[in-house]
Amino acid sequence: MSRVVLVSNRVMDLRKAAQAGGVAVALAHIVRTRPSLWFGWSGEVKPAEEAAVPTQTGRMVTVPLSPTEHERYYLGYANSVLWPVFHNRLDVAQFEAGYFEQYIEVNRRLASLLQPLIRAEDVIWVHDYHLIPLAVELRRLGVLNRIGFYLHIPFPPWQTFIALPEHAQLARCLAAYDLVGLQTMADVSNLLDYLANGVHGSVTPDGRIRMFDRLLTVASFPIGIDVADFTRTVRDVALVQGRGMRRIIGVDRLDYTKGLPQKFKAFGQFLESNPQYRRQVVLTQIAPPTRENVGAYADIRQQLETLAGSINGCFGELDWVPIHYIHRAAPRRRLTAIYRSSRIALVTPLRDGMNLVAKEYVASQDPEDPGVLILSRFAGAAEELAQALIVNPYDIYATAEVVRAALEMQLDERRARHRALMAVIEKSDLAEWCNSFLRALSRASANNDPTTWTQPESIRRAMERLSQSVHTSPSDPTERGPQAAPTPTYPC
Ligand code: ADQ
Repeated sequence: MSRVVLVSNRVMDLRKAAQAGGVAVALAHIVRTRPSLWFGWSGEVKPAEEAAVPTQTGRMVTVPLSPTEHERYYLGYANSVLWPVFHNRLDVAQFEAGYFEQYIEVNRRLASLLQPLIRAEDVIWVHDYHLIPLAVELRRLGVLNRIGFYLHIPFPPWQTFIALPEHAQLARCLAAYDLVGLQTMADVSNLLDYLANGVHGSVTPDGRIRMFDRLLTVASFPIGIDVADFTRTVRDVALVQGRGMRRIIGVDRLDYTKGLPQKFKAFGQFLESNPQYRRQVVLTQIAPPTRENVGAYADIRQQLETLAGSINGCFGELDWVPIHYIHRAAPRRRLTAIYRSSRIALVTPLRDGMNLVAKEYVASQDPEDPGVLILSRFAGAAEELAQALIVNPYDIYATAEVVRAALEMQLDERRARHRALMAVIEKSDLAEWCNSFLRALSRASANNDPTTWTQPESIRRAMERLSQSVHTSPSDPTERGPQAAPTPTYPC
């Protein structure tokens, strides 16, 4: 088995990674189960001289960032430009001079520190939007190994992507990879659409993309969870409230893409329209802070605190607070117990690459008495989890109605939906995600004989969609740009 060299923005101690969730859990799983090396940022910011030296601890090699790099590359281009643009939020993107140059510089520096560690037989797997130029920089240094790239966040509609002043340079960077993996077929379709319209890429008869004299394979690999981590969960007795009180759970980083204000408004609307459920339901929202140095993140915190205060003030009683809003991370073991103790999960991002919380919630349920997943149609997970109750998070009234339907769902239907959802989650788990990407990468090398290559199903379907697509105004509301959530009718 070849060694896998993983490159991601953050590298963490394996125990901490298991607690962190998301990308870190996935990569820690690979490091534990395969011959591997994990390379990336240590999370530290140090003076430039000290930031130049990598540290190796077992299979992990980490590099600090200098203050300028942290400001312009990490907080700047990665999180104030690429993150909002890829989530279709051009309105909050900050196109500042010098950010892109620093982004390229950091990728160049990381490539120069990584290159001496690469062996001829290694397979290199680069993760996420922070590191799109890494393969170009490695190729410049003579690295001929197979290199794959996986994007954990969505790929936006092509009209949004071309608003990036540097979109063509980024496309050139992508062309240096042998395989680009995305979460969903919709993302594949968006990327192919962009490559065709934005940089004149063409699809070859074997399904690969020819652009800038390179052949690139693009396919979807929906990320999954380690199911066994969640199925052993037990209810947290302290959280199972008496007298028929039912809990709705939300667990999201405090990010403007996660649709938290819309979720609170929908819950407020539910209480307004369904007085019979007052004092019987609580919404527990766990929302740990992230990227607090980026301006757009400070606003969302204030907005949520105001909304929670207003809804609690309007409907709350001395012995009942409708929204429990917790602004910090929960230990992972406790999180699974909270999932299992909750009758409903309200997972309503405005845009999300996948959303692992949706899968974690389902896997944590008691199959004999499972809860109900309410899932945004704009989470990548909605492509697979069709048996969830799918909502449009912009539609506050309809979401409120679905909350009522979920509370009233009979046991037989809850069990049937849970069985169907578990079948999907077990089939496309974390191991399958990793194995299928690495299998595809081993087939996708640019030197591979195209006659032996089979076109992935995801690319065939995306191409069909592309040939049918007419570039008129899209029906997906997020593709029309962000809209203000309608004002709900509750009187606060
Ligand atoms: P995220 O945007 O971080 O990940 P998500 O997929 O939901 O979103 O993963 C979050 C992880 O963090 C989950 O494993 C969850 O359990 C954990 N977590 C969240 N809040 C927590 C809390 N309060 N306490 C403890 N743990 C918490 C990015 C993309 C997603 C994509 C993942 C993986 O934005 O779309 O699904 O990468 O590819």
